[in-house]
Amino acid sequence: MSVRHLPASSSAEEIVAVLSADGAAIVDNLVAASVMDQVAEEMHPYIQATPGGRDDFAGRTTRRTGGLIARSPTCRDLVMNPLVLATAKETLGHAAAFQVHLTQVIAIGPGSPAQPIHRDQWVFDFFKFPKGFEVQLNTIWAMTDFTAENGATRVIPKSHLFEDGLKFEEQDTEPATMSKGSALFYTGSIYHGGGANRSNMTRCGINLTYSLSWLRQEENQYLSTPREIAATLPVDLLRLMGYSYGGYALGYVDDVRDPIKVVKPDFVKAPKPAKAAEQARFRDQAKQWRGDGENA
Ligand SMILES: O=C(O)CCC(=O)C(=O)O
Ligand SMILES: [Fe+2]
Repeated sequence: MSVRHLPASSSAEEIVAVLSADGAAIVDNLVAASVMDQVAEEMHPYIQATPGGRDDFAGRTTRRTGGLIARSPTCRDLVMNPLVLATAKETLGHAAAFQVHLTQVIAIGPGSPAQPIHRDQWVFDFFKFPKGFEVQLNTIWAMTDFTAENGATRVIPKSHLFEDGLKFEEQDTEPATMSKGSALFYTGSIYHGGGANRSNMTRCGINLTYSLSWLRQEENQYLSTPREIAATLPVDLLRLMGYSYGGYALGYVDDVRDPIKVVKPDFVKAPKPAKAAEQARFRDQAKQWRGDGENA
């Protein structure tokens, strides 16, 4: 079966329904093609200066250019795309929070061989997460059209339900063909890989991925975006980058300070009616932390 396409007017629930069934879904024309051109323009010098990958997995004729939050103001909006965030919340909502995992333009040069088929969550030291326990929600935005010929991402629909550690070949996969401005959504558990580029053009995708906040980020957000740029970014984006608590106490600074206050010393938390369920969850977590309740 091929990767299912959904219109940009879809709700997060509709996307999640396809993700739950197939592990991947394409949202057509999620942004205008001109937005992709804008990213291309902002990223051009950095892409040109990026060398090919260091091994066959990274792709020796594939350029991976990161730091998109620092380098491309347009990518900041893509990272914060409301439909993506709502989908991530649904997919990763079983944890206290989720975060930006990596930001990367992937430019697969003409003649590049296919990337080995893999699960992105293997980056976590090949830990075998329980089936159905998603730790990543990924997007790859088509910065150029994605065609079967130019190296569209290859996906095995429904393989998020397969056993771990399997090996696949190109013929087992389907191309995620999509037009510029569309986005492929896929879980960390889906088997996939960058396609072979048999065309004479470079295939460019913008890989923006999100992970549970208690996992290490693939791209170090604190060093990829210089502090002086971070200080200019909106709080919501900073929170998503990891300047936040990734659970009851994960990620505090020195004397249990909120990391956002380090980047933005003048930041004052807006008074917000706390949600009862969230408060109860934190109380339970705090109890567990202190060891209360064990003798109760
Ligand atoms: O470039 C692509 O289409 C996918 C790349 C990929 O899956 C990866 O680098 O993990
Ligand atoms: Fe991947």
